[in-house]
Amino acid sequence: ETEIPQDHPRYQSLITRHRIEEGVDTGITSPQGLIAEGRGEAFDYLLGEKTTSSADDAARAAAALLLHAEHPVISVNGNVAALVPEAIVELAEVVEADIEVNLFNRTEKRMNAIADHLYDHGAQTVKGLKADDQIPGLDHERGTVDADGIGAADVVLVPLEDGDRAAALDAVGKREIVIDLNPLSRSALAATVPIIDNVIRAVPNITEHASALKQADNVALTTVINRFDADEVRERAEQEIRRGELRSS
Ligand code: PTJ
Repeated sequence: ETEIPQDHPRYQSLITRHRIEEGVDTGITSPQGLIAEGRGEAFDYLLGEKTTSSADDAARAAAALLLHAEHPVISVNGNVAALVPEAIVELAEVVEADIEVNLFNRTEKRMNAIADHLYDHGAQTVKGLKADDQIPGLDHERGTVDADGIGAADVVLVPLEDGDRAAALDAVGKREIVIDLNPLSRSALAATVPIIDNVIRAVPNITEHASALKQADNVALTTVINRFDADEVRERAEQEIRRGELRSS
């Protein structure tokens, strides 16, 4: 395990790095995941490594969308599996979503390693290994999904995603929730609900909102969803970064 002192000013960020490194060592995370993590960290620094009010609003809308969905699916890649396996399993339970492994750099070995890792963290079923359906507009590996998973989903949570897949899911009428620290990323721009936050904070935050909304009826959920304005949230996230208030606090 790690020997990072808990009072270190950048404790959380160092823990995160350690998890990603370990993910690469155990064959869960791709080496490119290290680069993605570095990009994410730069934006997280600008956000003050905190969940902003706009990200919290987006997390609540995401919870409503997942609870309202007929068939919600949480897509998991090598970074997400390394960073938040328990939190993904917990969210899937609360909103009754499928978990599906879906990789940018797909290899059978990594697909299996990630599925095993999720089972080790309590997942009941992990989809993605049947690979019997294809999302149009993507090259073969990245478009490969399970017919009864992402293929049949109406809402997909795609944390930390590349822009192409977010746009391709959008094109086939699936609503997507994207978690990405970069408010200008193509995936954040393509999302129905963009959450500009670290997956480490965002996933448990969606679960908390979902637990609070669990008793809400469909009318109440639809109100939360319809009131949500993705453009406004992206704009607020950018302002929060520019003002730098969070950084100095
Ligand atoms: O495991 P695979 O093969 O599916 O590959 C996964 C990665 C992430 C390597 C792949 O999808 C990729 O290369 O993604 P990109 O194009 O680097 O995009 C990653 C995005 O996620 C960037 O916009 C980062 O700012 C953002 N990001 C990185 N770490 C985090 C994050 N967003 C939220 N939380 C993070 N911890």
